[in-house]
Amino acid sequence: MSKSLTIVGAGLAGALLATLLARRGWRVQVFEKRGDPRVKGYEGGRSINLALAERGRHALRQADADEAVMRQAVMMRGRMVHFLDGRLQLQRYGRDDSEVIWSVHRGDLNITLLDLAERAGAALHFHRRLDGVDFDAGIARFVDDRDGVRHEIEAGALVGADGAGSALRAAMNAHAPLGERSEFLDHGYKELEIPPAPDGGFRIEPHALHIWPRGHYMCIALPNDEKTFTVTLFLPNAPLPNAPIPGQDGPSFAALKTPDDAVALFERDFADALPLIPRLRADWAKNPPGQLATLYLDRWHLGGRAVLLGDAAHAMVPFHGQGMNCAFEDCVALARHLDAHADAADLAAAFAAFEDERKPNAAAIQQMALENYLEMRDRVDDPDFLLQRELERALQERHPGRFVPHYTMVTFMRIPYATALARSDIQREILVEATRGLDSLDGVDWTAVDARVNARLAPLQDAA
Ligand code: FAD
Ligand code: E0Q
Repeated sequence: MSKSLTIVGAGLAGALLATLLARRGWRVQVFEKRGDPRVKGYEGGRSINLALAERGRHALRQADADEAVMRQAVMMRGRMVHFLDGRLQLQRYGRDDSEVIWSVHRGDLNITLLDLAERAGAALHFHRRLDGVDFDAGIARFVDDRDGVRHEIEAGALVGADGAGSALRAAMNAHAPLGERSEFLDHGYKELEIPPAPDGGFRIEPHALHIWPRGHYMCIALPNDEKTFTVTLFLPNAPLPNAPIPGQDGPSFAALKTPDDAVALFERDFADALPLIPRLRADWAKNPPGQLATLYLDRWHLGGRAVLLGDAAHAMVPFHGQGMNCAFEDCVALARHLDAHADAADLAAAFAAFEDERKPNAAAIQQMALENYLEMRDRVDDPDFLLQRELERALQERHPGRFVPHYTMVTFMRIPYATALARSDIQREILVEATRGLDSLDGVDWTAVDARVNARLAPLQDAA
């Protein structure tokens, strides 16, 4: 097997995968529809910062990228919950500052990874949008969107790292159906900005993920190292059916027709945030709401000719902050399987082994991400929820390595997502049952709870 691959998309996964493979002696070429962000300034849309957690950091370490990325990262210790009455509460993510997540700038991260890929020997080609593939002839067709000029290349095997709207996926699906299904969330999102304070510092606590939970909708804000915050409002696209009071069906993007309507919503529901967002009207008018969906496929690869990873294979809703982390984990897994099958010259076997390993785990984090939306917008200010979290912490102390909180398994460990999901389901049952009817941990039947934990949860081993 000539160790050679063509990657479509030089976003987060494409750039990391190119680095990992080039360093292992693969000949890698990468084609990206946009211009080089290092030349013109970053033009990529979508959320401009992201939460980076242990899975993503581990993958970055495999490419020696962690240090450069961490130089620009802002630590987030927990959720800072903003209640409707203006009260604030920091809900720590972990036990101490060794269990935190990091806010990173999407554009800066992409640039860091592109530099590394190029230095490792990958050939990067910008302004090349994949427009079609002849899999039998091994030809990929690209278009330069600046002048419409078409380019055909001999692609060999293709890797689709071209995101949720993947063109490679469409080409594969046209050749042999992948069993594709998208489930759109009936909520969208809009991004707004909190600029620095007049003295040049952060306007609110920098070391937290701020969240304004409001039942059917919510705002969040993540810090940027240039002392700004990116605010994201998540809101139903259209008025909710079955409104509790007819005519009072709550806010929605469709119902907020003008920037003034948006300001009125913030005055009522996000009053402490409003004065922090001076350009709310302009930002509102400028950015259309983004859509959110979960993408399911039955197959991720076409023999040894093409394979998908990251959002192209399994786009998910963003509410666990794991899409990029999972995409980075995919890159490490694919590189490992390619290495393992290199001697047998068998790309099809490598792609199949990759899919077997990652598909159940992608499905698990997709499900947990959907579940986390309800939790974020509706539960983080609920007394039952807070009591369950308190018990979760107590059981973590009583059963170290056995009862590990859900958030910890997903965010601070690298056990398979499917394992985290299965254990979380058991743990939730234990938490709900043990706190039923209680308003403090005083009434907990510890003997019974400890027995259930020991009976239902085996000790947990994390990857080295
Ligand atoms: P992308 O980053 O989308 O990269 C795809 C690349 O392919 C792009 O550069 C694109 O220009 C290029 N491309 C597209 N089509 C073509 C084509 N036809 N030809 C050539 N190139 C093409 N994840 C987290 O881990 N933490 C978070 O906090 C987080 N927050 C999020 C918040 C929001 C609002 C959203 C929407 C997502 C969030 N995510 C988060 C998810 C994360 O953004 C994605 O999972 C991640 O970007 C996936 O990486 P990727 O490389 O697969 O795709
Ligand atoms: C994280 C970090 C977009 C987004 C990103 C995130 C998180 C959330 C809510 C959202 C989940 C959490 N979370 O706080 O439980 O941990 O990345 Cl909305």
